[in-house]
Amino acid sequence: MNKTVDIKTKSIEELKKISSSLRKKIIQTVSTNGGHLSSNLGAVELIVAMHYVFNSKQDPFIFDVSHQSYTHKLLTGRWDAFSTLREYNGISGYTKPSESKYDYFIAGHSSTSISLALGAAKAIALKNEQEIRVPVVLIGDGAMTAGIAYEALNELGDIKLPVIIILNDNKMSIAKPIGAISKFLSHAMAGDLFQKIKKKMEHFLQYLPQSATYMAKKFEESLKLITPGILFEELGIDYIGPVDGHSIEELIRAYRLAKKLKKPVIIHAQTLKGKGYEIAEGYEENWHGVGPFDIDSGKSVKNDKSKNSATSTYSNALCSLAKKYKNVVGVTAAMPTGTGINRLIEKYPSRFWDVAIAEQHAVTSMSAMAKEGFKPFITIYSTFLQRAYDQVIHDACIMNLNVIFALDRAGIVGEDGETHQGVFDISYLNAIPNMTIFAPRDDESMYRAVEYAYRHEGPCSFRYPRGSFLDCNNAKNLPFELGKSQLLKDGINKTLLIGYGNGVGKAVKVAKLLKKDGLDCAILDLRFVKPIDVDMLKKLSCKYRDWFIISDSSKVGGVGSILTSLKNSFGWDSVKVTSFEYEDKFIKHGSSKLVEEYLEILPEQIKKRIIEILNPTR
Ligand SMILES: Cc1ncc(C[n+]2csc(CCOP(=O)(O)OP(=O)(O)O)c2C)c(N)n1
Repeated sequence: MNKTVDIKTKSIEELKKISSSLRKKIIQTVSTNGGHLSSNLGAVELIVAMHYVFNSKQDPFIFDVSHQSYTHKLLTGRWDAFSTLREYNGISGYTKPSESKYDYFIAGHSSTSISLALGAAKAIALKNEQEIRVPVVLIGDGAMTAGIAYEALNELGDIKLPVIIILNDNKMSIAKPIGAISKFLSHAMAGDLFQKIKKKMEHFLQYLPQSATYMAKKFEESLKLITPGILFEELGIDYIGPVDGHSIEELIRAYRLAKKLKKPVIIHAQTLKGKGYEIAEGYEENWHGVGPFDIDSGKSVKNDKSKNSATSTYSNALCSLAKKYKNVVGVTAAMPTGTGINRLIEKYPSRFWDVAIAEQHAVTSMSAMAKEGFKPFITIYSTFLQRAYDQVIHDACIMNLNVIFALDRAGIVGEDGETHQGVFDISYLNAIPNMTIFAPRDDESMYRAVEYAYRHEGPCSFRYPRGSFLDCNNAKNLPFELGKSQLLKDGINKTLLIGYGNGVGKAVKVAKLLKKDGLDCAILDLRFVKPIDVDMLKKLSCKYRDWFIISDSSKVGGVGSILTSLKNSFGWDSVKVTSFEYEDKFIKHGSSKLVEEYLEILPEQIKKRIIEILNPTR
């Protein structure tokens, strides 16, 4: 079944069989490779029916986040290759046009789908292709919490181009859905009954004389008030539903009707997250993104859990701080467990919030809390803060407020790939006046970083990796002091390794390897990139000639470039800076180790390069 499956010729019974073999394949693959399990199991029929009614060869199929697109991948020629899901050089966990012509757009960050569809619809109209093409969106109720979705709906309802939006309402984001929209959707008000009443009344009203049209209108309006469609209908988008998102027949009917309307239509489909794998059914969070697991027991077969993750250390540190100081508050944007903020929400429900997939709102609302004298910790993945860049500048930094950005998943994140790598934060934050930027190197320094962030005046940010910190050999930790680095070790040779954040542990490793080769180098934990420790670096420039930068960040605007411009502006001409940060390319998915190997930044590879640079003739 590797070829694109032509399901258009199949009967309903056959479609049901195909759906169950898709589920089996998804469970099997995710149980060995890890991935997004429950979202995919919940979306099988939605996608099978999409392929049945629409034409994936020409209709743009736009999957929001696209973490739920496994069924689409399996139906479009990737059945055999699916065993390489999320592996290095294997099938991506998200849609990716370079992987298949059936993938219309890249996705990974949420809530872009309706906007993309509207752009595609405009292009289709300009190209006069409306008779043969229509954009079809699959978006979850969680993704409907982000502003960009409403920006797109706002224009769509006005411009009224044909776009079909399938709203996958499983009453879950990764965690519990947050906010008024999700409550609104779940108020389906016994949807079936309403659909029946609506149909009967409409039928009855059509036989009334012309004079009764006023009454008919009133009836329709009042009915809208009690159906979940009101929000969309009032925005100018036709609403169909709610429909059973696991009933192929119902879905086909709804999709066909939507296609016929040639207008913007939203189909509200209700599904069960995890459908078909009983252990996962209906569970929020646990089964959203998983590592390898045993299918029978549902137990994780993950390797070493003995080491603390940087996230859990951060969460512990923030718990201690919140206990001590009542003005410590904070948010997560729909990632309570991923960021460890779930524990704070449980302990201090009036001071910590999940604001849903709303990074911009997270930053702006916390800026106002800072203005009121609170110390907000915005705990967010490095990659997702990108979405709130303007808010960081406009609301936190111009106002010079005490807003703290704790950036989780900084560096390579592994299997999620391009859209999720946390590589740009140093570059994009360093450009902002008033922002202070620093990083802990290990668990102990995380406590000190959190405590420092509380004391700091003005906006500040610190970053830490996915998983656990690399070992720093228990190097003594000092309290953080604004703009101060820490020299961990002097060296006999003229070589200095400058580590930043998790790069310090790597520098320690590289230093050990170099020592075996007879090279004794110094190690500096830079701690701050903004402001940078000019005094220390000046001193070191007299003693050490070859500086090697080790940091999990982009070379462009990263630590190496900051140090190079410092060296140039101070005229430290004898110093040569080499950076082992990431090249100016998007970094693909795969296990972090394989990805780092490809980037030639594993400790062994860095050691080799350093030796080559120092002894070019060797
Ligand atoms: C901008 C952004 N913030 C956070 C995330 C992390 N994230 C991925 S999927 C998801 C939940 C999406 O929920 P929903 O749209 O309902 O899809 P479901 O998995 O429930 O089918 C979140 C928060 C993201 N991908 N993008």
